[in-house]
Amino acid sequence: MADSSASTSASAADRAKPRVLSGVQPSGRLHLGNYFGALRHFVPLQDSHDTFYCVVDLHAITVHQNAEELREAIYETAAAFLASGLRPDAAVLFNQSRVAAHSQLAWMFNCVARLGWLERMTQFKDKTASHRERASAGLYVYPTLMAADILCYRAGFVPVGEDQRQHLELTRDIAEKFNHDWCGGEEYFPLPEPLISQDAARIMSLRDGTKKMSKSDASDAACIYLSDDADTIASKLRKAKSDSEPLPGSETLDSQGRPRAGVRDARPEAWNLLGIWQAASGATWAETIERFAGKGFAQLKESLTEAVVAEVVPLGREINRHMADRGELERILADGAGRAEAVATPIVRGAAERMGLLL
Ligand code: AQP
Repeated sequence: MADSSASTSASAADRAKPRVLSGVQPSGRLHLGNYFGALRHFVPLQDSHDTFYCVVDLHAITVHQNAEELREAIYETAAAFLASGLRPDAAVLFNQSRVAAHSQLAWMFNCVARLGWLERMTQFKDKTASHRERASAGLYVYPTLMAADILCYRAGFVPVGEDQRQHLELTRDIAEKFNHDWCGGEEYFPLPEPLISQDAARIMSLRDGTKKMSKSDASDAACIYLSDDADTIASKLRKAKSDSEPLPGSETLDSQGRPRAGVRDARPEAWNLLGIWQAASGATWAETIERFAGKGFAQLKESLTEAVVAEVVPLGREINRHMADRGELERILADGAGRAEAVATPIVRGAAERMGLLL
């Protein structure tokens, strides 16, 4: 719906472009999954879309963080945005906690989302499997804050990894219910679409091909961090879990050249390493399989090391370069927060007004 109160300071050209929002948690060192699944896809969108990318620090505190390390990780995540190729003049780069509209809308959405919806979120179940009673309430309502992150900009598109698909579906449910319950069915909030790349949508742990590569993995060897040097990458890939069979051949691909249903589940480690090679080299599945069919893991790991080092080491160097200029990072985040606030505040005020609040 056209909301006159939701005017923004964005340029007219930007307003005409479809809007995109995505975030990355500063909950530890960024890894290959964050890069291939998310950051790398953010970059081309900054020229074709009206893009908002945030360091989602409020999400990070849903589990306990060391304050000093969190501050550092916020800057490091912003540095990774820049190192990946995001430009502050093209994309709005900021940290979430500086823009109060996110938390305000999240509370309204806590009152819109149903407990049954949150109960179904597999990420919460995975993260709290053995200690649900001791998990923070924030971790439980994490998806309502994520819905607010997206909808306080009325973003229509969200580039994320496959693991976030369910949260995006919940965001659509919340938007739909808000529009129905508080706006008489008018589309105050759009129903956003995930932008999930077909390739490298889910990079798995190097120690267990059934678990996603994750910052909070207790094992350092499970992840390739963007800060890892060439020797560390080589050593982690050498030790990566494999199986005893030769690598799969072209019979495992379907007519569109994609892995057939079920083949990955049968050999998760092999397909994970092949998928990382494919993402790092830019090859198709058909080219990847053709290159390694029938060969052993040693050959794949050697070639993989070369491809991953070529991607990661220059990124790490750039992250360090940006981290050395804290003043500039701070300036970029503060400026981005101002631009983000100018867009989000009127949208959230409009939502509050529809609920009868005096914001
Ligand atoms: N393994 C992965 N493969 C592909 N994409 C991934 N992403 C994360 N892990 C993978 C994508 O990276 C973006 C930022 O994720 P996040 O840091 O906000 O949250 P997350 O998904 O919870 O990431 P982690 O590493 O697992 O963090 P922790 O351990 O702190 O929970 C998202 O777009 C995500 O899809």
